[in-house]
Amino acid sequence: MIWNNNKECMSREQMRALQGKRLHKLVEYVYHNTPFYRNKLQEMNITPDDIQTIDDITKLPFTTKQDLRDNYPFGLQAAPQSEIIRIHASSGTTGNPTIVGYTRKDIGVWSECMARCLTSFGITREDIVSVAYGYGLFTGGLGVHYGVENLGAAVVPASTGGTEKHVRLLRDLGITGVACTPSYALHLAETMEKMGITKEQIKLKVAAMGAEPWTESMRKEIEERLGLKAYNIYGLSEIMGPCVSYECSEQNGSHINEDHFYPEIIDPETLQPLSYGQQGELVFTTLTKVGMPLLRYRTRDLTTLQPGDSCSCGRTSVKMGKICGRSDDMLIIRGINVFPSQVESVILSIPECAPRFLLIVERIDNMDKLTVQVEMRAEYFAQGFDTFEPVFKLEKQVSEKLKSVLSISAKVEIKQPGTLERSEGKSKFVIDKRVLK
Ligand code: DLL
Repeated sequence: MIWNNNKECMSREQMRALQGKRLHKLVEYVYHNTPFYRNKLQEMNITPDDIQTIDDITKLPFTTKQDLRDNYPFGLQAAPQSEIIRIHASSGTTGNPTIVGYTRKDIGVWSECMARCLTSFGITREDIVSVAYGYGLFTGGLGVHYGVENLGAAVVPASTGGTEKHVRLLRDLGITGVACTPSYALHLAETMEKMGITKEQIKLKVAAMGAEPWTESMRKEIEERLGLKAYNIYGLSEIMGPCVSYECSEQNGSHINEDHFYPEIIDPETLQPLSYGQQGELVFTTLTKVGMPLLRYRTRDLTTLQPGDSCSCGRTSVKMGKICGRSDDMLIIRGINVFPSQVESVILSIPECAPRFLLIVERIDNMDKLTVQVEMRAEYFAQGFDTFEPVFKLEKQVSEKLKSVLSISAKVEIKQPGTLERSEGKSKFVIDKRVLK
């Protein structure tokens, strides 16, 4: 089933013409409403009239997370504050998060694109869908929520945590669709098994899974243990949230809502565009966004693009492959983005801590666990900090501060001075023990 035949099944010529028209309008809009872009375009001697077709996109500058950080919080917002009706935030590379404001029109586009995704997964008005992405500043919960409502299915805003309660709701309400991270889906399966509830006792038929990388063998396991079909959904806050791309019945690549989000793949080193099939960094331009439109935003996600117009589902939009890595050091832990630099900024702000730390990420019972080992400064250690009480207090202080900056809990281990491994070259800050099979 297809939600919007007109847009999802457009001929390639029509799509490219629409994208060109929208790009011209977008450049005109940011030129007049975002000083950041006006300055950049003027520096490059580009006026909106230079952008007439979608191929002209390569003339435009890139935008990076650093640009968002430098213009924190609202510097890249194009719409006046009175037009903004929702604000989300995602992890910045240090203390400040990345702020994204949406106008009513943006929320409408988001809900439209989400309805396209859910329809592609086979969800209809007859379904009951529980959303087990976090509700709050993270775009997962509310993003999917509005899409389910727009489609006309019933939404159960379960959010994360409370897994046993969620399992009972699945069984008692006859919930047919669930939206969550793939690792949470496995955790759900495990909890169900512990509670003695079998997949025959629940009615789940579809899972909408994203926010973190996952593999074919995880898909198989989730489908098997929960008795459903699991589909990929991809997105990022800076561009919109969940809804940027979605799998179809082929479960092989995700169609991009490219009438709204124009994709490119570039070489992350040379920044030159790459062609279909070549792996590189994914870049998006928000063709219709009003609140905080972005030109050529570098996602740092590594993948490939493929033509989608011969897909058996009937959609014609370009498909992206699985995310197979990042061109920066961002980690995704329990669906939350974490930069080692955020941890560093917390540690540097606590005088007792030496600027030496190690992040250890593990997956235990399908749940990600983060341990942060930090060295205490020698002078504090010498001042009687070698006893249990002050160390425990310091661990608590670091852990509370980390929680407030990262939005996830971490186990903190304070180490004696000089005990974390030193390396000759670049220090190794992260040990990621998770193996995605
Ligand atoms: O994770 C939005 C989202 C919510 C997508 C729910 C899907 C479902 P951010 O917190 O800004 O937004 O994180 C965006 O997460 O750049 C990818 O690295 C990663 N990511 C998102 N979806 C997928 C996916 C949301 N399906 C970052 N597969 C992105 C792999 C994903 N990685």
